[in-house]
Amino acid sequence: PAPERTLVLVKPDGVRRGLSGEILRRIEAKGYTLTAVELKNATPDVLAQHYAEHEGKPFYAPLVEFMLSGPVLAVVAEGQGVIAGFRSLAGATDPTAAAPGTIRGDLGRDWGLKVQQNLVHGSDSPESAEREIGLWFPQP
Ligand code: DAT
Ligand code: MG
Repeated sequence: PAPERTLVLVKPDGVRRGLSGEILRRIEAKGYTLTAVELKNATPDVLAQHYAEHEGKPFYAPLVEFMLSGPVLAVVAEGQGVIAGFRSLAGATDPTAAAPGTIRGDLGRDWGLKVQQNLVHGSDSPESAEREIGLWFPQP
């Protein structure tokens, strides 16, 4: 079978703070393989599809605005168990609550803004991963 893949995004806060290398380092140190890495500017269309499950929630509009505030680093990581494994590396959604040792727990905090600027996105299931990889790395 094809190796498991996940879509990771270093969000605009992570890119702005110069944490892209540190985040990629942690993914590689865990033993996953990076198969695509590209700095991209998100578009409203891609974000509407990427965050379709959150449409209508109170944080949706500020989330999309934040994701458009600067470039994101789009990454495909590969390896057995990488979908759950990266979410474990990332830690809880709220960086204040995220455990030390995780990306969000070690590097993130509450900046007093409505949207949690929590540094990274990671796909949450094989179906989401394939859908999101297709969205961020479209094949001609
Ligand atoms: P995750 O990114 O951990 O998979 P999610 O899919 O539930 O979390 O939400 C997507 C993003 O939306 C999340 O990374 C940050 C933002 N978000 C989620 N819940 C939020 C909330 N209650 N208030 C503000 N932003 C939130
Ligand atoms: Mg999610």
